[in-house]
Amino acid sequence: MFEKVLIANRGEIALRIQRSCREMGIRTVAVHSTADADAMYVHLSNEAVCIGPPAAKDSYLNEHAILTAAAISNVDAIHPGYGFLSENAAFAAKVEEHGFTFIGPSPEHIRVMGDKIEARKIVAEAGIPCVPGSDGAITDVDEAKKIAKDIGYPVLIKAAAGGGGRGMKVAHTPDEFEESMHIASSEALSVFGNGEVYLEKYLGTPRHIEMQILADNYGNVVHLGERDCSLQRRHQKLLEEAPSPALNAEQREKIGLIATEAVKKIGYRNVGTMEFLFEDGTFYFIEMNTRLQVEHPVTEMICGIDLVREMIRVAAGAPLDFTQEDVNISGHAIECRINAENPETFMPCPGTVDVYHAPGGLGVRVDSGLYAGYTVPPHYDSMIAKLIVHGTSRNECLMRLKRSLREFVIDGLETTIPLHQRLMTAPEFINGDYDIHWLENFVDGQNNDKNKD
Ligand code: MV4
Repeated sequence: MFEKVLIANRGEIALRIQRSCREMGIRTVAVHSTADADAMYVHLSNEAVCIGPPAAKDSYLNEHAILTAAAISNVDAIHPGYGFLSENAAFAAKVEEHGFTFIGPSPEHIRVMGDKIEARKIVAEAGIPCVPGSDGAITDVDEAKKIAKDIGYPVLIKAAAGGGGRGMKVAHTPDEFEESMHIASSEALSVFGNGEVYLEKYLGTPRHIEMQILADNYGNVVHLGERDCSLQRRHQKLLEEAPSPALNAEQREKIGLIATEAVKKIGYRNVGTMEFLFEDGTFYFIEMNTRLQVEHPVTEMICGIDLVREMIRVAAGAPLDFTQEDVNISGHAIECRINAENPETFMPCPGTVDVYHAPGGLGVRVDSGLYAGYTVPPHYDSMIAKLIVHGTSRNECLMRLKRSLREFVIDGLETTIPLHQRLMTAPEFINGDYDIHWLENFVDGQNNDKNKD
């Protein structure tokens, strides 16, 4: 097993990874920018190295600074967390070239899944159902229009390098097609430096359901059930739950089998998430994430498995010590992402926390580096805490979440806690009856109601 691990991230996820390391007897090296010198994950780490000024490109994205920190602190492995360098195949390769273990999938799997066209192709060959679409990139407008006609309108033009909804455009009719293709391709080129686009049938009212996968280096693959991540606003997830209220036992078993078999065929290792759109009882693969995700705790809460521990173990070459039959999904879990933002305008509002009180009690987990006196820096993502609640049933989970939100005190800055509290009263949410567009309308409706007064 590793003796020392460098955690190439910040905030709550750096702390989350550190917690598993400590329970495994592994020493940790935190890296931080000058803006994060007082962060809780830096205070609690065995060692800490300052890697640069506040701007992420000069610190958390600075490959040279991170590799140098790894070398001088003599670590065995690097955990990338999420965001930053976590899905950068070239960085993963460099980590290995320098003699460290990258705690994640192989650089080649990261590269393939980062190209949405290649990802579609490889998973389709492994038996995963994909959204009907073009076989590869579309280049010629007239040829692409023929494919669009065969698929049937509306169609969605997507960037091969896509992510976060950028470089994506719907064409409702053949008349719109050429302009939509042009818009998607130019946005993709300017945002990702790659204008390659492909076609998919546009699904109007799907849910977003993702499968958590865990694989070792010896072909053992398990899935840890699904997460429902349909509650998003502008491609930012607000709340995730597991299991999905939309699936029945038969659908759940089927997608689990399909996903694990495909992951075996691809030869993927470590953790990964297969993202699906789910509409009218059918699953359609859209993307695969080759990292630990923000919402991994909801899976941990229903499975009782420490995902970070498992990813460290398999990266160190240990075989999985449990099988699919040993995985017992029990109860229901929900995660609320709490951001330092105005709950109506979503404008980030960093500042200093003056009173802090986290909720507690049975089934309540808070993943956060906040403390009274801490100043949230303005340079990074505005997520400051994750409240994760588990209950034996969805209803128990909802009641526990409501009371936990009420207990949570973060004074000194605006947070999205009031938005989560309003969400708890919406009948559609209470009934689990929502698709990927529902939250956007809910938020707009709330703001419009306000403007009427
Ligand atoms: C789609 C889709 C409808 N049809 N693909 C958005 C970001 C990217 N990860 C995939 N996305 C979508 N792909 C087809 N063929 C609708 C979306 C989408 C979406 C997906 C998941 C969660 C929220 C969303 C919000 C808007 C659009």
